[in-house]
Parts: sequence; structure tokens; C-alpha cells
Amino acid sequence: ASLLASVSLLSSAAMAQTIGFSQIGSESGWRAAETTLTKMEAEKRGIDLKFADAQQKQENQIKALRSFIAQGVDAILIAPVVATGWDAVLEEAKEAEIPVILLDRQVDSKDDLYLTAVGSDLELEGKVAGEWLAKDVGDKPCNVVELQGTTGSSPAIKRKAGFEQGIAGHDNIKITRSQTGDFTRAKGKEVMESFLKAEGGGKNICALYAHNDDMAVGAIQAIKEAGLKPGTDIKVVSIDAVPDIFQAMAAGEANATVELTPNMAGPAFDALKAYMDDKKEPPKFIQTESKLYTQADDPKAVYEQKKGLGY
Ligand code: GYE
Repeated sequence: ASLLASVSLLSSAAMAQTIGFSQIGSESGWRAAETTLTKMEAEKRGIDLKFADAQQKQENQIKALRSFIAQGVDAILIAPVVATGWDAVLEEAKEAEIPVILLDRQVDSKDDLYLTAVGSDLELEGKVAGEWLAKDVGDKPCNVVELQGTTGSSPAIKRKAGFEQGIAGHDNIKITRSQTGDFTRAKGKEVMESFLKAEGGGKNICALYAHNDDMAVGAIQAIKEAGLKPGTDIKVVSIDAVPDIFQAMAAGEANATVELTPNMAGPAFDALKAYMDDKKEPPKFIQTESKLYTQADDPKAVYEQKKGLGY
């Protein structure tokens, strides 16, 4: 019996796995933090992590997954850049009996094609942002411009829908312009410049809703260059709660953000271990918490506390 026990112990120790991680890229400070934390979590667990950066291109993610399958990795993590187009490669992973875990974004594929998805309630994040703005503006007429995330990604689709739920019933609040800034600072600045030009230099814009803080930080630059005060002339609400948005808040240039934890890998690795060691099937969605931060939450202190956490 002891021989058997030691063999099974050895085999579970042998489970210290090789895991492939197909990361979207490093389009935002949040994404960079997720990568840092995933590598740290893998290190902690003795996992050999094979990392592939897709530079935000789906075809590079599909190539990476095929290479992980060919290598015979024990499991795959992927943050899917868009929600569609994954069925074929996920079928191939399933054929190879390699469990796949989704991080921070979801896919339209049937859920038997992945072990679980770790992520936030993306729609709730948008709703919290919309509700904050509705409370902040009261009955005042407010034209909102929106910087959407990457076209076709689950956060862009759900955060847009959620925000509209948050402002529903407040007919004084209208989204007058909405365009993708692809989750990056540079594009966020560029699109905000075009919004300002199109809206009388910005005097008709009451608020900006950005699907992530990086686009908001880029837009804040554009608002200042247009001679307006972000945070007062144009309210700024976004999502992620990266350190730089707290610096902007402390300077009165941003008003609110909804926190998205960058540590999706911890819950993912835990679910995977339970599955591989004890055949414990995880739920299809493991939800992380979202939290609203405003200028009332001591942004300077939050910046100090967050800036070391892998961003
Ligand atoms: O908000 C943004 C990143 O997929 C929810 O992707 C994530 C988003 C996050 O580009 O900063």
C-alpha cells in the first residue's frame, strides 16, 4: 500500500505541469499586470509556463494554440482577443485532451470546448460606470462620448451594453459619439481628438466613458490639449483601476473607475489543479469582483498601494 501511495504521490508531483499561455499582447497597463502576475503564479506553483504574445492578432493566438497542442502541453490558458472564431482550434485542443482555461474575456463557442472561464462581470462594470455618471449629473443634460474596447471583444460588447443599462431611464444623458480606441492610450487620445473637433471643441461634451483606463488617460491628454479641464469640464469614468488613473484622479483629472483584478491566473491554476489531481469539474465561469473607486477614495493612497503590483 505504501508503495502505491508513493507512486501516486510521485505522479501528482509529476503534475507540476507545462502550461501554454496565449496572451493577447500588452495593449494596456492592466494587460501587462495580468502577464506579470500569471508568470509569478506559475513560478509559485512550479509550473513551466510557455508564454506567447499575439500582438492583439487572433491568427497569432490560433497559431500559438496549435503549437502548444503539438508540444503536448498539459493545459492551455488563453485571453481571447475577440469572442468569435475559436471553435476549430478549441476542438483540436479537446481532441488532444488538453484542458483550456479562458482569462478575462469570453468566447461564443459552446462551453464544452473549454474547462472554465475566469473573469469579471463585464456588463456589471459598464452598469456601475453608467450609474455613477447618472448619480453625478442628476437631471442636468449630459452628452456622453464613448471610447469602446477592441471591436468584437467580449468586454467591448458587454461594457457598452452595461453602461446603457446604467443610464437607462435618465433621458437627460445621451451617448452622442461612440468609437473603438482598441484599449490603447494612443488610439484613445486620437479618437478623443476627433470627438472634440466634431463637438465644437468639446463644449458640447459633458462626459467621457472609456472601456478601460488606458484609453481614458490618452483622452485626458487630448482634453487638456484642447484647453479644457478633464474631471470638471468633461467628467471621466472608465474601468480597470490601474495606478495611472489614480494619479489622474488625485490631480482632479479623472472621476471614477471600476476595478478589474489582474490576478486571473491564481483562480485558473487552482481550478486546473483540482481538475487534474481530483477530476473536480470547475464551474464554467469563475467570477472575479468589481469595485467602484472615485475621488473620495483617497486616490493618492490607492496609487501608492497599487503601483508595485505588477503594472
Ligand atoms: O479592461 C483592458 C485590456 O480583457 C477585460 O483588456 C480585459 C480588458 C481590460 O486591454 O485593459
